[in-house]
Amino acid sequence: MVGQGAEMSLTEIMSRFPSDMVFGVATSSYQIEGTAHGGCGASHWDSFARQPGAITDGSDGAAACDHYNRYAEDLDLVADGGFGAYRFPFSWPRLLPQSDKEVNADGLAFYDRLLDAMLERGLQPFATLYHWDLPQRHADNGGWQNRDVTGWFADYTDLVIRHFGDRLASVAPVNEPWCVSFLSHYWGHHAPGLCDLAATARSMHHVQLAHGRSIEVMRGHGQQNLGCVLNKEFAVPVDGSDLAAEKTYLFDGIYNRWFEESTFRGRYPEEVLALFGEHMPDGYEDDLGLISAPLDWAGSNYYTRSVIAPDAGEPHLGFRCVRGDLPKTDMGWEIDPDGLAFFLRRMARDYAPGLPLYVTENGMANADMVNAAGEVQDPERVAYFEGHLAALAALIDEDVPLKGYFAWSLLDNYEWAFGYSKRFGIVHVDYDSMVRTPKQSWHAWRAALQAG
Ligand code: GCO
Repeated sequence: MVGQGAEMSLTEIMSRFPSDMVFGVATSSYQIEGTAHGGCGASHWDSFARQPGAITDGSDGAAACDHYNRYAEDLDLVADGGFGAYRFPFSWPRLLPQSDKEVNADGLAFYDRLLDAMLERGLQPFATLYHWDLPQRHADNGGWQNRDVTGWFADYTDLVIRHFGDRLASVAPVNEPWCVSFLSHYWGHHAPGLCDLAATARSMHHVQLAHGRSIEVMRGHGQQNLGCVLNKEFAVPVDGSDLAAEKTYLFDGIYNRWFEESTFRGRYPEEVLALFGEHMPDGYEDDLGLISAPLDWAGSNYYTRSVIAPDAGEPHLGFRCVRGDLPKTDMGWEIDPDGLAFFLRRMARDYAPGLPLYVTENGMANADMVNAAGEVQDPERVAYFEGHLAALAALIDEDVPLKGYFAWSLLDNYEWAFGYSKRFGIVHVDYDSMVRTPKQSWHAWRAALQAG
């Protein structure tokens, strides 16, 4: 079964998971909070969004979903949907808008309210420390290219854990290090929008070292249940040629194994080190022990696959990503649930045998609209969840230690370079009125979770 909804309903599929499996929804600060409120400082996403052509609709995260003011209503939607956990990030520029020394009291108070509201509703807070909103002052000092970012991040970690640590069910330092580094420094699709191999090599190492230093700080505080959130993309060669196979292996190395190998085995893939060559920071080998310190769980974010086509005109990689013929989402992303199962099997077998595994994000964009009856029908999204959960249910029978699943996302939100033009939510947001309308997919989750 590839690319289609499963034959069983969400409710039937859910009955195949153990009763202690965690089901939650995920969101992110810049995408929903609204930076215009509460003294949030500037981040490199604000400056990137101002670059002509960077964002499809020219928008930024100033308004977003106004979650800063509507968080209680939003958490009601999580709890009423039957979910038991909420995955969210702290915003670095909201907590430390001006300098690394002056804490924003309104920022602390916001996350105090948010965490208390989660706990009141019986929602487990799954926290992330960084979901891409790097303070602009750090971007001005070289951002992820500057090794000092790892120290700035360690200090910020210390602040968050001292203040909020006792209320967190789990913590991961960095959301999707591949996006922080490669997507943003080689393909330039995200802030800071660079296309530079040297910047890429440095950021690919520094984001991993930042993870390691943050884990070290949290262990020092005795913080429990620490993990990582790596995004994964399945790769298939465009044809049966040796060159396509070699380039597919390189893509997997850059996208997936760079982060899996360093986090769990303390090494980087040879073929990617060869690509970066002299651009790797001096002495990077000495950091790999810290980067691979033991974790308590491993998270995977998964959306789609890529088809890899050799391209002699591409100066460094020698390939480009093309789309295959599977059904696609509104992002143009192919729907391939088997790819998600592949990564969880590989993690359980090769990288972290026995370690609890979580799917920390999975979902799709769809061109959803509120109909005349005031409803939002999104059968495509229901089928997407059914297909991916069916692939995961099969893993339970193989004893893969899958402990939880988070749907992306609770709300339609600011989809980065696509602005507000792509809708990933199980709850529709009208960006003029900020009215929330639970979609058919929210109702399907609710029915399935209530039955379980
Ligand atoms: C991610 C992201 C989200 C995106 C989602 C869809 O971690 O990739 O957390 O911010 O909105 O992936 O592109």
